[in-house]
Amino acid sequence: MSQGKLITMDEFTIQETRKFPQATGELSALLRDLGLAGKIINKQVRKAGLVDILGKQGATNIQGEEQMKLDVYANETLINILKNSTECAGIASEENDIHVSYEDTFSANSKYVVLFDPLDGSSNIDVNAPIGTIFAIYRRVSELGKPCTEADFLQAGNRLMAAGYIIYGSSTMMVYATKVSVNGFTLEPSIGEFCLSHPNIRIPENGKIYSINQGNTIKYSEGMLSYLNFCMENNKEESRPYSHRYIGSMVADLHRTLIKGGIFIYPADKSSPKGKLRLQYECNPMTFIVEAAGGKGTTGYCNILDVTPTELHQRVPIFIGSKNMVNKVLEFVKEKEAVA
Ligand code: P6P
Repeated sequence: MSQGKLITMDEFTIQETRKFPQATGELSALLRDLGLAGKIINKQVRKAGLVDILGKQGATNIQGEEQMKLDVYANETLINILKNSTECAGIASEENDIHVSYEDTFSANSKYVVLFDPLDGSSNIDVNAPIGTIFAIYRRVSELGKPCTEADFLQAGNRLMAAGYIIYGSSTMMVYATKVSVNGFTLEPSIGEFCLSHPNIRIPENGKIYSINQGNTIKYSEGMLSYLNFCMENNKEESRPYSHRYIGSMVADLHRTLIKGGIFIYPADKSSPKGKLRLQYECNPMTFIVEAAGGKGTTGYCNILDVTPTELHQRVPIFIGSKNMVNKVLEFVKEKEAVA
């Protein structure tokens, strides 16, 4: 990155497109559309705390419009922006039971479909903790010129074309991965542009932080308990090799893991035998990003990206982060777990 010159995400994606003569720029255009949606959502997220002053959730604003819950607002924003995109045939969302096919001719001839969690961790809004939008981009498998089908949204993660997230934290950042690299862009509010701030992100092979909701310990398997004991046993030494951090917002916990190294775990437990987090719009996109940065993501029994989806909202256990830490936890989980 040239010293001092800000490179906007648009400039960066155009530069990247030029490296591949066969590239058409369609994926870049779709990423720009997602960046626009992120900026619009960001504007509302930043004043979320003021809703109580401006009017209770569910109240009507000065134009008489129903005050939307933020996650509904984020969902509507993404659906509308992508409907007007020239590159998206349809979407699937954590907020919608089934996929949405855009019916206009232009969209029916578009190459890509997008899955997203519009506002992950939204329960953290009222405590001002970081939240995020997660997205996954696939090339459609259905016939061009016709509406997209459910099969377009049930592709394994190893068929992803790109994936990313927007984190609404102390700053607003968009991080996205293609098969080539992972890059992070920080929103510069004075010009309203995402600017390259984290070029070619690589996750450290090792880390010191393990991130898991230890409140669920009583429900964990023997293998998981052994791993947690391993982490805590090691802390008896002066070196304190492990620290525990858990924000309770997947995008925030994984962004820290990506930048600093570490491991994030949401395992299966007695009350959630398939885990809690959703394969298609949480675990697959985040694993695509982490693996593109040199890390690893697994269900405990196979790579997350190799899971063949059977339903749009299915859940999987997830162990994701620094490669050496994920391999270490597998010594415990594989060793002690009955095959799920
Ligand atoms: P728990 C937020 O509700 C979320 O979907 C993820 O963002 C987060 O990692 C997880 O659930 C937190 O779940 O059970 O620890 O509150």
